[in-house]
Amino acid sequence: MKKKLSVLTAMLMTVSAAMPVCTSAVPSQAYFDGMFADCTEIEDIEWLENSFGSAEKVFAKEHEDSNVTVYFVRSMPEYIRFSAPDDTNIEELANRVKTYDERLVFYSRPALGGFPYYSIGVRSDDKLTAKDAKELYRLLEDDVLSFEYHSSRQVFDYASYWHLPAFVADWNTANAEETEQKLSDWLERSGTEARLETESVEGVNYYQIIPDNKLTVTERLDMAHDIVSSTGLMLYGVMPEDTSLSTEEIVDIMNALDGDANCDDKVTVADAVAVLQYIANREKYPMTAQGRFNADMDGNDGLTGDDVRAIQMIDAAIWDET
Ligand SMILES: [Ca+2]
Ligand SMILES: [Ca+2]
Repeated sequence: MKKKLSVLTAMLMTVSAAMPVCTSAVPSQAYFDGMFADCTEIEDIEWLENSFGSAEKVFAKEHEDSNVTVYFVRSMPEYIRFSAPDDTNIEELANRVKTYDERLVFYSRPALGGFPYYSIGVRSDDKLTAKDAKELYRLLEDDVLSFEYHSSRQVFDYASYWHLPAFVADWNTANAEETEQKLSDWLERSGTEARLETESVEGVNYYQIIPDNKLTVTERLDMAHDIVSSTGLMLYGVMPEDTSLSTEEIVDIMNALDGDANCDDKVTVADAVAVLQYIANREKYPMTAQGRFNADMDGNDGLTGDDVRAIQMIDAAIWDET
């Protein structure tokens, strides 16, 4: 079982790395709570150590037809991912993190066919805010090579059975047309109210069957079971939201520039304007996660007029120097 998990972990990491990052909003807590209403929550550290060390909760669901239990890992909504030189005393680093807040989970992934990395997160209803990430960076900055704050909400499956919901990745691109045909035939034949979307990212084809209505985990499993048994295709991957492959936002804390709201590597009056517009109408004038982090300068979480004033002061100081 354990060996199988590590293979799946590696595959999921590949999938995750290749996924396009889109900027749609992170689904609400209520959405995720509802999604797992018919699952059993399990407490097992073996599971929690998985999913990049960013698993927050694990749920299990037995599929009635196949009598197979599928495990779903829900990721922490926010976590820090960082890298450190080979000779770093990681245990000491972990202790420093615990000193900041003992509820924080410190996870280290050894360099197995890749590079080692470390993550910090919190498995509770508390948030690990961008401000916390900034504080933690101050604690660790002399010992790290990179330091990123991630906010996302994702669900992955760790199934002993790959017949999973509504998302297909076909690794053999030679079969792309055939796969697409099989899936659209299934859609038509079954009369399922859903659409098929395909996407090619770095030579890998992704297929999603996106239901018109939100489905429970059981309904998704039933649908997946039907797709697999009638098309012979392998399905895997659980996506929390219908249309987005990923909702992850990443802030590079190490290279952040205070006040640079529009992320053009300089602080000008345009940054103050960007924040003012965002405060007035965030739908019309959105800011990236990095921009919001850079602009949040007054020590209080969130963007307000005080942050705009702080940015204007930097801009004025630059003018004074030149
Ligand atoms: Ca700027
Ligand atoms: Ca602020």
